[in-house]
Amino acid sequence: MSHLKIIFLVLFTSQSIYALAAGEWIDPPMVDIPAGQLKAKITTEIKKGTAVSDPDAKYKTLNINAFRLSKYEVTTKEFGLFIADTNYQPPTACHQMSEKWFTFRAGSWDKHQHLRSEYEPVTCINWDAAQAYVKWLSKKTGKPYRLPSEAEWEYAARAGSTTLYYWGDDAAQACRYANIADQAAEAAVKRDYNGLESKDFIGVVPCDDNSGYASVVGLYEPNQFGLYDMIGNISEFTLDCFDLGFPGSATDGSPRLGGDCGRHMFRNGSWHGAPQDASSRGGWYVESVGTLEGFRIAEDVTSKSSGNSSNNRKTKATRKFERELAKAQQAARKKI
Ligand SMILES: [Ca+2]
Ligand SMILES: [Ca+2]
Repeated sequence: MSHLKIIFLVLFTSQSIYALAAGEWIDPPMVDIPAGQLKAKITTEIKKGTAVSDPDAKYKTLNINAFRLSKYEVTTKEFGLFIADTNYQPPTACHQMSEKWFTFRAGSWDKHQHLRSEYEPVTCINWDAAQAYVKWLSKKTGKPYRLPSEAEWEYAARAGSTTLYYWGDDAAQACRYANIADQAAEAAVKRDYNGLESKDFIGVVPCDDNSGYASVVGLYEPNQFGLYDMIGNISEFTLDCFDLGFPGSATDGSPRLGGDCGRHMFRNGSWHGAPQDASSRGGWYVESVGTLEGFRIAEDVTSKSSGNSSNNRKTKATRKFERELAKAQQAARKKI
């Protein structure tokens, strides 16, 4: 496809699918995360696959300050307001499934093979685009929004639990709590990609979450902090630069901003894999773009931050978003 055709495709889909209004933004629903200690699992390598209890695992205690984290992964709907309001040029191709596993081909934040609802998490973007979105939203709102650090993410994902998953140790219970590679994923791939078999998913769990690919955010049961999709759906970018080990020399929730910053860390797995424990992590080059990676938003607790968002005046777009997301969740749950 020629460069001009790709540009035309992006412009066309932006205008045809989304009713975008320049100047609007959506304040993400946020959860107050209390200060506390993270018993961080010490890792010296990037690990993927099914979470396995390791009695010899070593831990290090980090002191985490209070912060806020968005209840949901950032949706395509929210990201669309950023694109409408700026001249930001998001990626026009990304890694998408094919009969040859994943191939890098034309696709964008608003048009790729799996996207069926604007209330699904935004993917087919890269780390730079996630950063640009957060900085734009922070400027628009005056609120100290940012990506979370790895340590904050793990602390929020554990939500005080000491089990493999926040619901316990049984992976087979995952379908109540998370969109992961399950029987629905296996069926979808067999239906849509002749020749790909379930073994090509990273561990299919013997339950049915009724989502073959990414789902509308917030469909499954939240963790003890009230955060949704902290396991599965899409993997989530953090601020931290790449490092094989975690938490290294850290003693608190600060991000690692030095070293190999050509890659950044993401946390946890996606609809494409088995449920991962809160220490699961991976590295992704800043220019890499795929349909398994997205992000959620953190916010510093300062005199400028909003505190309990229910006490704050919400923008018209935010109120509309909350109503429409609730409807989208309701419609999607009927199918679960
Ligand atoms: Ca699934
Ligand atoms: Ca997730």
